[in-house]
Amino acid sequence: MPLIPKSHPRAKSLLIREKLVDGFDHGLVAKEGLLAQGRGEAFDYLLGEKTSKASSQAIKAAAAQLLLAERPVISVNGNIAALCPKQIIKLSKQIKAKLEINLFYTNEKRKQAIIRVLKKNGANEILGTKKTSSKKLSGIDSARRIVDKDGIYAADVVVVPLEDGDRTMALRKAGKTVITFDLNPLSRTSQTANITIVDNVTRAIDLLITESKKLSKNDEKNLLKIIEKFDNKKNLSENILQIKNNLTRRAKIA
Ligand code: PTJ
Repeated sequence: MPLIPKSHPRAKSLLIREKLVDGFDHGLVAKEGLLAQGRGEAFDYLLGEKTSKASSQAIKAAAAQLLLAERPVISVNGNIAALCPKQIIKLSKQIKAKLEINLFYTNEKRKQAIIRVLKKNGANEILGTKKTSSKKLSGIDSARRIVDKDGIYAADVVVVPLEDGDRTMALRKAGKTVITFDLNPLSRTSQTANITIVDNVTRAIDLLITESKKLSKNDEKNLLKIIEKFDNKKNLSENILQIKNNLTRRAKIA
């Protein structure tokens, strides 16, 4: 019998959790990554575990921004490698972005495990793996400051999914446009990114791939219009209101 029966009322959420645990057992995920998942799950619960209207707009803006980018890079950490390796590679091919491994809890063995998983899922070039091409990002003290000179260091648009504290600000100060996936609309990363997709990356990544494909037929002028219309602060407050409304509804039922 499967450990998580399909009939379980929380099967979807439990299966995502299993991917993380499996990723941990295979050396991809940091211990702390399991805690990060727990925090994400709590916010997902409060958001209603579905892609909000506001998040769909953020996904559209992110797709437009990535299609306009000249040197886009997707930053890969342990959680992403465990949750959606196939999709992250599909997205990188769709928008012609480079992939760079960048870990907060840096560890060579884990990096090698992530490389293996990315390669197994079809990745060609993986940056962030050679000491000889590393550069330091200023304004940040964690291991995340070490970036690839041909990747994040040179990028104009960087996707940083499930990110901790301070790198987004450092990237913005370095003149880069930052897109993140973060279920917590209150986090520092959410608040400092140019475009925050407040959704579970496991749901939103497929939507971003589809949207990028759809928008790839648009010209530059139309893509720019989509970005100009997007307001990250407003979008974040719509997601916060979504949480508030969900809680109010539940409080009334109780
Ligand atoms: O692999 P490493 O060493 O680079 O470490 C990666 C983690 C995620 C452990 C590291 O970046 C970290 O500690 O992150 P934080 O500070 O816990 O922040 C992660 C953010 O992602 C939190 O705001 C969570 O709510 C959010 N989050 C967690 N799971 C998901 C998520 N957002 C979208 N989808 C998820 N599945």
